[in-house]
Amino acid sequence: MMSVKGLKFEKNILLGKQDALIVIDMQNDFIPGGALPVEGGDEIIDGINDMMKFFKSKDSTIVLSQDWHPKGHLSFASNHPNKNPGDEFQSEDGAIGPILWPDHCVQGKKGANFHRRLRKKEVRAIIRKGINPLIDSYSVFLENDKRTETGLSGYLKTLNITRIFICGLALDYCCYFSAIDGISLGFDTYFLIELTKGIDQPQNNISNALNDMKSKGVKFVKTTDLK
Ligand code: VGL
Ligand code: ZN
Repeated sequence: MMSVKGLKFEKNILLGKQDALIVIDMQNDFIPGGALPVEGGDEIIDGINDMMKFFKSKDSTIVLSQDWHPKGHLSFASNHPNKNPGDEFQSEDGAIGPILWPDHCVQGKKGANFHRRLRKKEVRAIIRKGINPLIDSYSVFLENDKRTETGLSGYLKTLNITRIFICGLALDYCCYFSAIDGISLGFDTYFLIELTKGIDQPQNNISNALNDMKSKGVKFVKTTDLK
């Protein structure tokens, strides 16, 4: 995963009021033991908690996203005859795909809850996404139809936030699409690579995501270079 060639890290980033930490989908279903477990997902909880405390101490804003699907969501393989989780499926408008998922993060179920060890104290807003039964939403900004807004962009702009820092799960889905949209919406977008873990399905999905982010202007930073 870290073998992407020429991945540079920004140095000495001074945090302040203009910054937001966006913590993506740290929910039971994405953590080992859940329905769509991301390997090592539990290993980043402590680091994310420390980051929330640190960003708060710098007067920065902290936002969480929560994957929040109605039961029977079209992204679930169980909703398609003869399909299994991981099978390829791409709807024409891009609203579902490129693969199908196990049932996960169903509204009101335990799997959709934030992990019990995740800090909530410093959190200013929670964005729920994927609520339309026919449209998936990997990004915390725009649903997969690339039209439906979650409202986060307007929220951040109202608070005069110009720079965002992405971490959480999963690197090559919700974190990646959030970062790409962050750039296209005009935010100076940083990726906290130590504080994400990926699914890597289909093959090479993680390195493709990292390369695409790099080419689109997403910056990479280590937590120790945040000041
Ligand atoms: C996610 C697949 C399906 C994610 C959400 O949070 O990365 N991945 N739903
Ligand atoms: Zn989902």
